[in-house]
Amino acid sequence: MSNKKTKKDQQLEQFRTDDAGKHMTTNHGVKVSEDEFSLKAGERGPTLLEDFHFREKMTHFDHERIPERIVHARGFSAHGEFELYESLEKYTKADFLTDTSKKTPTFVRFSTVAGSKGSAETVRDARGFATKFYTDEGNYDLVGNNIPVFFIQDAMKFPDLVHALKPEPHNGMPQAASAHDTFWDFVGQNQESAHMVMWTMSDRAIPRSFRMMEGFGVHTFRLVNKEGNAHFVKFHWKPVLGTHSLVWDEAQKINGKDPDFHRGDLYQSIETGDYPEYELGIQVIPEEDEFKFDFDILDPTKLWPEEDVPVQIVGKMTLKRNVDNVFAENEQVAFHPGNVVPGIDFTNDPLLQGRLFSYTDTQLIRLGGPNFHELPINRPVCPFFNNHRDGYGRQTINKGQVSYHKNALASNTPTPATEEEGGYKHYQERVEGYKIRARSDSFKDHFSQAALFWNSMSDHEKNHLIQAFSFELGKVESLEVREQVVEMFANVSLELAKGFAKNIGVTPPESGGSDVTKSSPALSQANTAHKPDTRKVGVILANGFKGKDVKRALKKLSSEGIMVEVISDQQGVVKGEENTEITVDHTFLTTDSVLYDALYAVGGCNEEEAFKKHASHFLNEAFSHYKPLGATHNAVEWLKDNKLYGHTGVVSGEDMDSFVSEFVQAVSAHRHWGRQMI
Ligand code: HDD
Repeated sequence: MSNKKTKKDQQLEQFRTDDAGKHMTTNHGVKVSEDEFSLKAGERGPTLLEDFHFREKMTHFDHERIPERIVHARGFSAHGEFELYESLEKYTKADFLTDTSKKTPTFVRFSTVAGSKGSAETVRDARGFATKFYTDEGNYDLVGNNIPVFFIQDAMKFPDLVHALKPEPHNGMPQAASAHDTFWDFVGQNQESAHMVMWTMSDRAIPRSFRMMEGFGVHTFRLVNKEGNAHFVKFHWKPVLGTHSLVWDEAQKINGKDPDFHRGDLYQSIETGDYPEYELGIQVIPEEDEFKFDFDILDPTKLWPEEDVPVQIVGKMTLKRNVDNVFAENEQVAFHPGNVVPGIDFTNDPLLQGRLFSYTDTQLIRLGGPNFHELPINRPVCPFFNNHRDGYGRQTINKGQVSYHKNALASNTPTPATEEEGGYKHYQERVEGYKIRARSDSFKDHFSQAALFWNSMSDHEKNHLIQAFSFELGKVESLEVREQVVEMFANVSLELAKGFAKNIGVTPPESGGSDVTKSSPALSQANTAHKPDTRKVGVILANGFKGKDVKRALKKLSSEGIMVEVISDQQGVVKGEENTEITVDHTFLTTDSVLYDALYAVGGCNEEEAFKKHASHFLNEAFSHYKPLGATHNAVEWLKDNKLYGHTGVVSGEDMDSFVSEFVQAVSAHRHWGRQMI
């Protein structure tokens, strides 16, 4: 990615303001002489209505909030750029997917689904992964999730799904959680949700980082080329760092220790220049193969197994700039799956069709009128002209007498463009049928792909699924709902249903299971990329540490791309032998083991008991979350005292070079699932 400002960045620059060093004025530009005291009739008298500065300040404050998004309220964004590896002209005429010399500015918003705007971030939930491509032919929005399928098949059910998922209306609980009666009642009564529920109960629903999760367009879209030929397509984002997750106990604790964990991680990595990267992948099915699969390719509860329809990697997006203002950018951005450009078109997926209505509708209430496209973050980088006029907050000053089509007074301009001139032409699909409210028979198999997902999991992932079902249903008060869910998932896997039934007070099912024996290795996170890059290692250090050794080890860890943070019992510096000093980043009070990917304990000489107690707590907790542990010098004894020594993923040693290389390998592995718990 070049360091040149993107077109979008240049456009936004016109709207950025910096108040630093300036005089304060009213919104109308009048300099203000006093900003602490309202204008009063006498020092102890009443405030006067003529105090225009007070009135303006208070009125603006009173109106600062806008409605939060009905779903995906809690989110965080960044600017990026997309580069294309190879032209896709075979499939599409979209200019940003055919011209490899172009770099397309993007804006991405990651989000949780269920929680309110201020909710914690490492909850069990799907994550939104919405990308706006500011192309030269207009904005293209890929409004996806980190899960490739959805709970329902028809948008008609979306309000029901969301009502069931959100806090229960009679008591407003629980916040940002699916572990309650109404959600699981919905699941039991709507068995099309089986496949996505498998994903939300899996590790995918507790990602380690926005930088370490996949993105999926979910629906089947169409790519249309210059000749007018179409292919079915599914879009994927593949994180270069691999797809990694937290463990559930850790995720819950992070919600308390650092409810901003995911946005902090994204923000910090961009600030430090570790730019998150995602490769764009496409799966393509020729039109003539539409009916060659044992599922309906228009059904949004189905994925296309990557082993059957390979993902072609076609480009890369790099996120390189944080937002300057969370409200102006993250809150005011308006995505819409209906924002397409020539060369990309829809299909008859009934979930997608309903989404095409919902998004504009929601922006109208959330952003207060029809001119939200003029907000800086939403403006396309290409000019736009039409006869839409007026409305709240209109910014454009449209000159001229004419605001209608057709006209003679302005020579019939603005003129619709022909296809050759770049006019969007809808794909001419032949459709025929009776008006009918129904579900196609081809959409009625709800369990085969849920079973495919189960079959594809590694042992530890299967175990996590059983634990997640046990937790979520363990919070459900209605026995009937719990029984219904056990019965439902017995259709997916008897091992799974039996595994959690006993934990939630339901008689384990005797019969059931699926005939599906196929698995898809691409679905398991065990097969993802493992790298040390950007992993956060907490280094526990005390006064009297072996100066040169430790400095060398930390330098080597950094050179492997690892981010180290020094933890001690007090802020300031820790002093080592040979007059070395290292600045403390955090104390045992201000951080926690759950905020690190791994710990490296060094100690010092003669630490106090309290220090050792804190260090032991950190090490034991990290161990219980399967994290890599490293220890040298004094801290090797701590491992022994805590019976952590010698376990898998626990590295110690005296030779610093071999210690560091072994520890880096352990860190790259992410977690050590083979560990015997003590
Ligand atoms: Fe949606 C927001 C993703 C189904 C209606 N959706 C929203 C966002 C994402 C998704 C990532 C947040 C955008 C942002 O960050 O501003 N939604 C999905 C995916 C779906 C899906 C991947 C299934 C494949 N959504 C869906 C349906 C409907 C909606 C079926 C309604 C018919 N979604 C909305 C919405 C939201 C929204 C109510 C809330 C805020 C917004 O649109 O801008 O209109």
